Amino acid sequence: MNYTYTQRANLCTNPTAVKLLQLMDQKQTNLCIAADVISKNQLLKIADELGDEICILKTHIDILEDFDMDTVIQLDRLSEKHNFLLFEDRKFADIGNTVKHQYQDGIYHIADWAHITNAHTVPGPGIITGLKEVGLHKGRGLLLLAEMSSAGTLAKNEYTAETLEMAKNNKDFVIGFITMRQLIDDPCFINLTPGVQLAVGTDNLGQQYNTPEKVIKENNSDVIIVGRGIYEAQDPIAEAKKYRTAGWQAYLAKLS
Ligand code: 5BU
Repeated sequence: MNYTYTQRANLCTNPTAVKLLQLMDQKQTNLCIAADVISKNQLLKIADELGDEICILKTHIDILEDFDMDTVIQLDRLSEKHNFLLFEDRKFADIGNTVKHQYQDGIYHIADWAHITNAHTVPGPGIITGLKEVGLHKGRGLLLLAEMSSAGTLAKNEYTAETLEMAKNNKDFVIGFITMRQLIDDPCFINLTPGVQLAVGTDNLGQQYNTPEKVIKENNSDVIIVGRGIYEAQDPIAEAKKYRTAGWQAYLAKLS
């Protein structure tokens, strides 16, 4: 059975998962923008101009050439102004003790502003325990990389299956997956899928694209992550509206 995002919110406990599922239905959007730009002004412009179209703004905060703490103060204000969540796509991949520091310390203090972050499971479950020590009491949510969108990815078969088990054992903090499709029929795990454009295709570095319809309706994912398809368009706002409509129509079609 396909629940609405709101019905799923009522079944979940992690506050970030609840907030995300609720705001998707409220705003009628399952679009996450991957704002992979390298200047603070470009990033804040995207957040303000596209904020009303999206449920999540995904950052790679370490690609900014002029990062300062004001960047994340402004991002936080924009996330409140436009009602979207901040997802730092940090892809943690070290032992628990190291990722704790990477999550809360250093220059970026990710845990202080990113509602959502993500991790590889290659180190084993200690990575989740470490991140949880920092993020759980702040109400943050973690996504595990169960699959990747790139050609030749090793995240498949047993690796993916073990990742699902780690998620099930940490349901207070793990709110879902980066994945190409729904992998477990559990309404509290939210599936986010990168590698989305309006036409199927590839880039020249291994990225593979599927359409919003395929991702949301056929593969039963929940959120489309779109980067270059939007921010490299001539009119990014108009393009974001197209992706938003395509993603939302696919969700409504799946429900009916
Ligand atoms: P694109 O411009 O739409 O191709 O950007 C995709 C974004 O999603 C980019 O920020 C990647 O780092 C991110 N991504 C991905 O493409 N594939 C993956 O498997 C994961 C993240 Br995990």
